[in-house]
Formats: sequence, C-alpha cells, structure tokens
Amino acid sequence: MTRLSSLAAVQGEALLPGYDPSQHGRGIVHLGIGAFHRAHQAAVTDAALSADGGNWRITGVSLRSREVADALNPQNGLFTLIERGAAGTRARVVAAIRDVIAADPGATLAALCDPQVRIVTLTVTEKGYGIDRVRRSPDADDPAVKADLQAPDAPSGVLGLLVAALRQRHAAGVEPFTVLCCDNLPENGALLRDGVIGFARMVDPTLADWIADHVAFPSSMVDRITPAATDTTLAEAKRQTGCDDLAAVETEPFLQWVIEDHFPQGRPAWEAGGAIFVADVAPYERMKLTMLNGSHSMLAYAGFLTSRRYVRDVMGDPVLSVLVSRHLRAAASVLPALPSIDLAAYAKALEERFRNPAIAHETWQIAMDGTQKLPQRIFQPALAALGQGQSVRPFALAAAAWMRFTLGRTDDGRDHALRDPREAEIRNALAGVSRETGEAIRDALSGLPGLVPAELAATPAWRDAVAELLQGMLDKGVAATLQAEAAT
Ligand code: CS2
Repeated sequence: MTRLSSLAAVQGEALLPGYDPSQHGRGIVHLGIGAFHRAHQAAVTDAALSADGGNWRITGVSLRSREVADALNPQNGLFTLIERGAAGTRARVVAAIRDVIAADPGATLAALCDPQVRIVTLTVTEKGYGIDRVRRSPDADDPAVKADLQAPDAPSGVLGLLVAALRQRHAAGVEPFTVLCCDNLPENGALLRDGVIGFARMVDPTLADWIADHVAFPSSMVDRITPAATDTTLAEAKRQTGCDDLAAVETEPFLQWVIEDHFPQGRPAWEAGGAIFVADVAPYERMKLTMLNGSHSMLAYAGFLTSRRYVRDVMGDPVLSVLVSRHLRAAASVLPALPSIDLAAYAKALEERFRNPAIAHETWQIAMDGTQKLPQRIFQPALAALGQGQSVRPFALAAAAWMRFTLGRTDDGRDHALRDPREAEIRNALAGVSRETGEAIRDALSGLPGLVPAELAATPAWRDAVAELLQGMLDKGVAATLQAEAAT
C-alpha cells in the first residue's frame, strides 16, 4: 500500500486541507511534537491556513526521540487526524507540518534563527522546561540547564535554545519571535518568560533586558484529550485515507485553545480553527487545571490502582464516577466566577468527555509525572478550599491516591513503574519508611522540596484527611476505601 506522502494519494473519506501546502512557507517552530501537538495546535493552524493562508507552516522539533520524525518526514509532514466521539468518527488530513527535526540541537537552533519564523510554540510537558516553579527561575539541578549554562552557544535544552536563538537574532538585527507556551501550567507564558529571562541573565544580562523589553510571551490554555496512538489508530487512518500513515493521531471531537492576543510579529488566523482570543487567560487556565486536570489526576491514581485501564472504565464504575463528580464540584467551588462560563455545565461536559466510549485513554498515561502535576491540579486548589473554609477532603483523596501510587504496587499486587522525573527522590524519601503507616508515608512525601505548599502541609485538617485515607488504602485496600468515601 502507498505511504501517505501527498494529498493526491489520498483515497477515502478523510477530509483534505483547503490549501496547497507547497504554496505556504514556514512561520512557526514547535518544540515537543507529540500526539497532543498534532491533535491541537497543528490542527488549528491547518484550519487557519485553509481559511486565511499565510506562511505559517510548522517545523516540529523532538528534542530527544527520533520516532515522530521517522514517521512524519517520509510523509512530507502529512498525517491523519481521527476524531472519535460517541456519535461517530471523522478523519482529516493535516498539512500544517512542514518537517520535523529530531534530536539535533544545531538544526533546531538554525530553524529558530530563521527570520521567517515568527512564533515558537511549545508542548514539552511540565517537566520539560527546567524551570524551578517555586523560585520561577532556571533549575540549576536540571541536566539540560546545567549543560547549557556551561556552553550557552551550543544549547540542547528548552531555555538554552530559546536564549541562544534570541541572542543570535538580536545580533543579526532580526525581530524576535513570539514564544507561546502550550503546556498545562498556570500562567504558562509568564512562567516561561521568567525562566528565559532568568537564564539569559546568567549568561548575558544585557540580553536579558532586551528580551524583557522586546519578546512577547502570551499565555494560553490548551485542551483536547489525546491518548497515545495505537495499532487501531493506524488501521483507522488506512481505512480513511487508503494510505499507510505511521503518524496518525486519534483524539476527541472537543478542542479548546484560549490565547492572549499578543503577537507583535503577527500570527495565523487561529480563530478559524476555534481558538479564542482574550485579554487574560489566567482564569480559564485555572478552571481547566483545577477541574479537568485535577479530576483527571484523581481518577487516574484511583482508577489505575483498582485495575481500571481506561478513563471510560473509571466513568463506568458507580463508585469512582461518584468520586469524580464530587471532585468536580469541589474544584468548581474554589474558582472565581467567570463571565460567560457556567461551571456546573462545564463539569457536566467534562464527565461526558471522560465517558467517551470511543477514546481509550489510559489511566497510567495520566498518572505519570505526578510531582509535576499535583501542585497546580490538587495542592493549590486545596489551599484555596482551606482559605474559603471549605472541605479539603476531595483533594486529600487525590493526594492520598497519588501517595499510594508511589509505593509501586496496585491493589491486586501488580508492580508498576512510577514514571516521574523525581522518582529517585521519591524512592529515597520512602526508604526506611514503614509501608504500613499512612502518617509516615505522608510525611516522607510531603517533605519533597517544593511539592506540597508549606501552609497546606502544616494544616491539621489536610494532614489528618490525607493520613486517614492513605491508612484506609493500606489496611482495607484502595477499592474499599474509595467505596466508603463515595458513600459519605
Ligand atoms: C492529562 C492531560 O495526562 C494528563 O495529565 O490530564 O493530558 C489532559 O488529557 C489534557 O490536558 C486535556 O486537555
């Protein structure tokens, strides 16, 4: 069978882009080209190119692995995007990606310095930035940050690459690009700005001032549930295009992208693909992190430990689904009211999305990187609940489930990997701690620097709820603890 590599080769029901890709130059470099980017920013950029044209095609970058480049480059960047909902499946071929650079810092830096590139977007995951989020500065312990500070002219990490590219552009009199963070971090643009300026200050203070004055870092909230592709994804792509497509992605029909409209060098007409432009993204970001991602993390740990492989299985379980609803209510109640958003309706829509029978989203996928996710998803909302005199128990349940997860064994005795960048620290913290004592485990994990806010860790209502729930999970098992909790 033919490999998907030109739009002319497509035979099937998949929709095609409304433009000729060869007529459009590149305007964007994207760092972190995984499935999420393809289902989200690439799809929206494709719609913008169809509606409004422009030289906005994307060079994708994988900082480490070759996998995506090996799949996409032989396909001239084309891939099939499969949207699966309860009502059916739709596919379209996306042509917004021009090429992919894999594990090649020199080529990445050259692309970032191209004067045609006016926007750099990023989805490198929470841990990928090398920013200490408590100090809001480059994390001196991060290996890439360390190496790049030693050799700032030959960088390979995110901060080092952005700073080196901005320096070269400045020296050559080329306008800087706009940096658009698309990771699930609160006020993600401002955080990345602090990281980039902090890094620049360590290597070239004048450059740091220039970046502060001239480079835009709009924040954005991104949302689309995108499981890792499987053989079923590739088989569906073949059915829809008549071609072999090794880079196909499947996702849900829903998509949200809320962006601060601050693009001094211009931007694609992303609104054509459904993006919403606002003056301040923070309330949207907080809503999504607290409600969607917070309940996701809770259900991922609770579900994984009780052998629920997919999110839809969790939602099909009467006990767990009650706890998801409870979590969503608790999360909504710590949020400020947003004009034009009904939080109860948002919660209902989220439950519907989690229930999507056509999406196989693994709880284990969401469970990874807990130390990077829980601060904004669980601990900050718990602090807000305390401040408002509300119960912290739903958040304590999520924290206890994560702590139980760090022990590396499910309720039915299967071992699992933690997949967390702080895994070694977690193991050290737990070494010598009794695996039978909730309080001891709670204290060991709460002591990881920068993880649980000190004020929360010191509050008796929080401490007691976490220890009690964790103790229940250790004594009676996770399932019985969840059942008792759902009955309260
Ligand atoms: C998930 C997110 O893996 C996770 O941690 O909570 O990737 C989630 O699916 C997306 O943020 C949805 O937009």
